[in-house]
Amino acid sequence: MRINRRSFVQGLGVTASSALLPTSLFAQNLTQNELPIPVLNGGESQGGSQHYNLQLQSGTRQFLSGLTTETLGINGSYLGPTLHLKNGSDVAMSVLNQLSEPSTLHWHGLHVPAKADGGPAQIIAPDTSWQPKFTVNQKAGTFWYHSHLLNKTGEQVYRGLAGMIILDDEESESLEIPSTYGVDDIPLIVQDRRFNEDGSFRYVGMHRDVMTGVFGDRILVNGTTSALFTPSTNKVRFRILNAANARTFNFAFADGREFSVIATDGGFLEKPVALRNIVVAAAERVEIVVDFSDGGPVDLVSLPLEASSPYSTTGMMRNMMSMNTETFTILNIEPQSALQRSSTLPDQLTSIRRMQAAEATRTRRFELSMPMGMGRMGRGGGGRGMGGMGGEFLINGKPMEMDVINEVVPVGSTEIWEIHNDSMMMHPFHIHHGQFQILDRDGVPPGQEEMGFKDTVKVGPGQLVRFIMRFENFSDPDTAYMYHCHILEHEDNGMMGQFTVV
Ligand SMILES: [Cu+2]
Repeated sequence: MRINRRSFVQGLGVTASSALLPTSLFAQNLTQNELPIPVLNGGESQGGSQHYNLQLQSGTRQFLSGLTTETLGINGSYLGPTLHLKNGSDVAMSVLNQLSEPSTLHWHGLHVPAKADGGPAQIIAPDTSWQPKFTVNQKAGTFWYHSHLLNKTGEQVYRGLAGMIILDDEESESLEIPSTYGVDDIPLIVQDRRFNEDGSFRYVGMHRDVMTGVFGDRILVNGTTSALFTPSTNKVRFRILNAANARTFNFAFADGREFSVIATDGGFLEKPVALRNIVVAAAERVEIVVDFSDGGPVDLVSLPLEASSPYSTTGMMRNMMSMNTETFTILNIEPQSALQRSSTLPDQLTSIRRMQAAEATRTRRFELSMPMGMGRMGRGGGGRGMGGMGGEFLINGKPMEMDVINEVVPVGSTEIWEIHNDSMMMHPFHIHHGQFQILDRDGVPPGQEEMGFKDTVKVGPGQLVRFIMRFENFSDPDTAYMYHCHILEHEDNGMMGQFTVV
């Protein structure tokens, strides 16, 4: 570990330009930890397919100096390896559950058969293994995997059951972009956590934790607090995964420098999009390329969500979300003294055929509501999964029920799904099975950075978001896919539904 000179300087008030003021709600260490890079696991080639061996295990970590935290992980004590998949390859996963509790492992964003999806129905009992097989059949991108156990997803992800997936195809391998894993192609799994005084994770403790989702006062990147990255190249590609349970990040660099967004959830944008900040909700991914040629240190930060943001919590709930009202540091960055030159970005990254609304044969509507939502007061009974603290989080007036299939979608069809948010806070809506394109929010097409394929979409308070999606290749009348809010405490308390593709 190294002494963080900049934090000392800031503490003395010499510079107040960025990040953490002394009054910050965020705890800050005075030491920095080198950013760890998760092991890249490309599987083993056997009999024509790639075999991946994953073990869910419990362990301990020292996130805070001198304190031990009990954790969960995959092939390690916290989080898991980065799984490297190639388009077209046959994948055989083997997931051995060495925990003392059941779990599942869901491949978030992957287009796979329902039985291989790892949703709440594909329970892996302790001391058993789950062996789904699928053929990778989609464009290159950054995906992830995580526990999806009914009513327990939030807790198991909080304790560490998550990891990144990098999918490559011929196109991604031929592009002249930073793509050396761990050198100029850097995974950033961003999470917030809070701890008890004994070092243990402090998960849901009160009603508010369920209402807003659980927020933490410590930022972990790849499982490490106060992470420091020292680039060795002038351009770096960050694969940013918001793996927080609830928090929305508004990523930017402390000096306001521009960066290029090259990919979102389902893969590359057609062209790089230059931005100075980007709002990323829980479960969303963005790939950005940033230039460090000037050699100076700069922090990756999260800016406040302004009250005027369409994703800001409204009404009386806004007070409960005070932790999204300040700037805080995500990653300290100090470029090395001599930087290798990496490629310049191409003008064109891929081509995307925009689906037209007229291609859809059916429109379905989904109403998201929560106990304090407008017009839904007093509807719910007791809580679900959280011992009565939650109240009812509903989609179309119904909470998740394992034995109810809410929607049946014909295989090969194209549909528009309208998601209406009837509450005071933003919900990131996620659908399994495939990738969609956002048509519009309240009738307005999204910005260029949301014109690529997506599997999770921000639906602000009161908003109506429409997306279009093809449901193809896999049909199974007996096994459902999920759609749900990706604020995990909302999902665990009912804001989830099931659909089959038949
Ligand atoms: Cu939600």
